[in-house]
Amino acid sequence: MNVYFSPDQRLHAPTHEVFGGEMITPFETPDRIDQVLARMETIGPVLAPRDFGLGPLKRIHDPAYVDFLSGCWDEWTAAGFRGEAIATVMPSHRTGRRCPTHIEGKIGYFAFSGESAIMKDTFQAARASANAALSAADAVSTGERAAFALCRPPGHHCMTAQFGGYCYLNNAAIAAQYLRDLGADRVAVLDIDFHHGNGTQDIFYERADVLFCSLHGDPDRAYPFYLGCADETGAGPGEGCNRNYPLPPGTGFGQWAAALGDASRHIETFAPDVLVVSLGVDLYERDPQSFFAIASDDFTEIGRRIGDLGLSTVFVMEGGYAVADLGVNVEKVLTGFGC
Ligand code: 6XA
Ligand code: ZN
Repeated sequence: MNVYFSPDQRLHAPTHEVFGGEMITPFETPDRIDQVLARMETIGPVLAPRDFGLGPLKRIHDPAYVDFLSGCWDEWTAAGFRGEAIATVMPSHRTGRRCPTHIEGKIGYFAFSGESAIMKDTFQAARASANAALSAADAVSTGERAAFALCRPPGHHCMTAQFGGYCYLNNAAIAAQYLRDLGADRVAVLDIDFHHGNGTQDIFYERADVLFCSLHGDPDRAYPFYLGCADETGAGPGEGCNRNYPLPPGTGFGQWAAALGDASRHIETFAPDVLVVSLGVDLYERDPQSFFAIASDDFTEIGRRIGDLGLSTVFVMEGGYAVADLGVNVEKVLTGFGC
C-alpha cells in the first residue's frame, strides 16, 4: 500500500513538554517518523502528499481556529514572549464566550490541554500531516484497497476549534469528511490509539453518516480524562453512532480483542463505504503512556482482524512513544492487514 509523508512534518519540534510539573523532552518528536519510515520498505512506496489547500481543513475546523494556528507564532513573538507558545489560562464555561485579542488569552481560548507547544512552523507541519491523510484518502477513493498516512503531528484529540494532546489538526476527521465529500455515503472511524479520540468523537457526535468507535485506556485514569466513557453513544441524529470501549489497566490482547470484536459488529451493521483507522500504537505494553499489556506480536493479529472487515481502509498514524519499537509495531499492523 502507498505510504504518504512529507519532510515538512518534521518542522514541528518543540523542545519541551509540561509533564508532572516538569519541563521534559517531548514524547512526540520528529524521530518517531524516522523509526516508522525505516520499516516501510515491506509496506510500499513512500510518496509526497499533494497540497489540498485550506478548504478540507475548514470542513472540520472553525475558520477562526485555522487563522489562529497560522498566526499564533507571529502574535506570540510580537507580544514579546520568548519561549514556545503554550496555553496557561483556559476559559471556564462562564467566561469563555469571546476570543480575547491578546495572544496569551487567545491561545488558551483555542486550547483544551496545556502540554502542547506551538512554535514557528507548527502550522506548516500540521498542514503537511493533514495533507498526508488527505492523500491517503484520495488514493483509497480512487480504487486502492488501503493507504497509510504517516501523520505527525497526530490529530485525534483536536476539536473543531481546540488543540491539545500533541494534536493541532484532526487528520482522521479531515480524511473522513473528505471521503464523504468525494461521495462515500457512510464512513466509519476506528480509533485504536491508547488514548480516547475525544476530538474525533466531538466532531462527529451528532452525525449519522460517520460512525466513531474507540478502544482506549479508561478515561477515569488516562488522558484525555473528560471524554471516552461507554455511555457516550452519540446525540440527536448521531445517537448510536458513537461507541467507546474504555479498558482497565492490565488489559491484554484477549480483553482488547473482545472489545474490537464488538466494535467490528457495529461497523459491519453500519456498513460503511470506507474505514478510517486512527492507528496509534501506544497501546503497546512497553509504551511509556500505556497501561495495557499488548505485546509486539499482537499487532500482527490486530492488523489481520481489521483486514477481516473487508473494507477499503485509510490508516492514519496517531500516537506511539516506545520509539525503538514504533516502526516494527506499525509494520506489523499493516502487514497483518495484508498490504
Ligand atoms: C499528555 C498526553 C497526551 C497523549 C497524546 C497521545 N500528557 N494521544 O498519544 O493519542
Ligand atoms: Zn495516544
